[in-house]
Amino acid sequence: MYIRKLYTLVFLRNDTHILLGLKKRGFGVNKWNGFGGKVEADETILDAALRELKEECCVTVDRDNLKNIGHLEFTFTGEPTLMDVRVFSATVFEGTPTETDEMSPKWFPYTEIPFEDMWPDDVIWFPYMLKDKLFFGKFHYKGYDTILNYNVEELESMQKFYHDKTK
Ligand code: 8OG
Repeated sequence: MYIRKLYTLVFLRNDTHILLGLKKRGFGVNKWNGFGGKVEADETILDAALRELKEECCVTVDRDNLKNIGHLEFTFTGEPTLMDVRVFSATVFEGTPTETDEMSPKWFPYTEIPFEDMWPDDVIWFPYMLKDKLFFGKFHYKGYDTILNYNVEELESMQKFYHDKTK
């Protein structure tokens, strides 16, 4: 059995572009990614997603405009932790994405997403997000560069993943 740890991951999008941040420190340093981090013990997943987005790029989103679009699970050979990542998307937000100590934000056209400088799994599940499909993906890594096996499926709704902490 794994020790499950909850994380959030938020993407701001419009019809043509997606906002990514270049991670400046810690886990995933020098990779482009959405905005997010660990869910603290005393907060809901949604609150964590809104807090991390604000902390990392100074943008606020009304909670009704934050849509849960995906669920990712990451395990790593020899490690007891399962990273349980809840993925969100928003098209309505307030503020200008601004560089912080953690992230340097930049808008990318959908046709120019820098997958070579992102987590190797992203190229596999981003197409679901970009086609507005809900998804659930599991990835098992050896180290942080090699995916040993994975599965991604389209979901009809995110309902089954909404447990106690998400309301
Ligand atoms: O608090 P910290 O910055 O370490 O949180 C990690 C963030 O990275 C969190 O938003 C979840 C996200 N994340 C992973 N693994 C992967 C991955 O393989 N792909 C993407 N796109 N994001 C990931 O932890």
